[in-house]
Amino acid sequence: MVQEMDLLKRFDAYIDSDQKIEAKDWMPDAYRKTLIRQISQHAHSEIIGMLPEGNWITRAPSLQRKAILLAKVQDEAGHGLYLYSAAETLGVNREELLDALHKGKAKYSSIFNYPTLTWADMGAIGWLVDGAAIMNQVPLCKCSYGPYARAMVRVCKEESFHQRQGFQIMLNLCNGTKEQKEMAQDALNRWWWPSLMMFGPNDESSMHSAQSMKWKIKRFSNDELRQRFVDMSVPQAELLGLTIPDEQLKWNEATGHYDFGPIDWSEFEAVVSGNGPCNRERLATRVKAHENGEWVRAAAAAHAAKVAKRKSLKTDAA
Ligand code: BYC
Repeated sequence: MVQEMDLLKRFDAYIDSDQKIEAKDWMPDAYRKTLIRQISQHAHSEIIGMLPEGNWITRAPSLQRKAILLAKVQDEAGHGLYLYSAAETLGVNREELLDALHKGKAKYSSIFNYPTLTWADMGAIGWLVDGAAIMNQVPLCKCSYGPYARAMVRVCKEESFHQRQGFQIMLNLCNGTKEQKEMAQDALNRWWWPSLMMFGPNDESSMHSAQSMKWKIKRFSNDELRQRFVDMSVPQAELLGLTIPDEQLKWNEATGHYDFGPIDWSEFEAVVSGNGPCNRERLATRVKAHENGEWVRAAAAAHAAKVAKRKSLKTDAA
């Protein structure tokens, strides 16, 4: 019988040589747990992420904008489904994951606990929130766990369409009337800092980063990705003619990066622990949507059972 030490050696060799770990491969318990934690939080973020934008589908300013927003929100549902499926390959049950979300025991991204007050928020979310998601998620396409890495390839392609539609909304508003440009600036003011918080705590406080990077689940630290996001966003804001709400934001010739002001980590902690502006509302809406969807799940299960029965009758007859 292959001993645990040999299995661990083989696992480490796979990680070192950049080969993918697949669902049926042996893996250390802690690696499995870390993946379940990250992938399920990610899946929850996708489906909770539908809510702030879903609020604007009926209020989109034109039929074309409505169709685009509808497609985007549906994409987020699809991302949730790929990710729950990826989590299931690790031996967890989707109902259990959803139950933890609905009972307020599971985390999802802090960003979705902020309100969407104007149409410009649809632009700022696409530009900044999807932009931050891409920065964070493109490296996950190279994650050591095969099913997660493959799900992320498709997610990232769709996120880049989302980011461009958001930037285009911002561009149109910035080229519009004075009021429209003010609305775009106001949205940037409200979404900038929460977007920086999406990358998670500073490297010194990030309890999981070092191990996740050793396992090649994460390829870059929270601060590295946050810095890349700032560096990417500053010229985009300049192109829009908008001002990033940070007086300390300044190009640093020596480092070749933008320096930026301190993040309010007390706000981050409040939002992550359930006390952000919309935590309760988001959870209540999600639970209600789940309850309203009960008949769809029951119908799908009845249909699947019927198909399975028909197949087994055919096999018996053959
Ligand atoms: N919000 O040690 P750390 C999206 C938690 S984009 C809430 O650094 P890790 C979308 C963290 O989970 C958003 N919680 O952890 C975009 C951990 O808690 P636990 C989702 C956060 O895992 C557009 C603790 O703080 N994206 O879906 O190494 C439209 C310590 O943190 C946050 C992903 O999930 C936060 N902002 O790094 C629609 C991407 N930050 O588990 C949808 C995949 C940290 O110990 N996830 N925490 O209780 C990741 O890349 C990583 O999990 C993180 C955190 C960078 C988020």
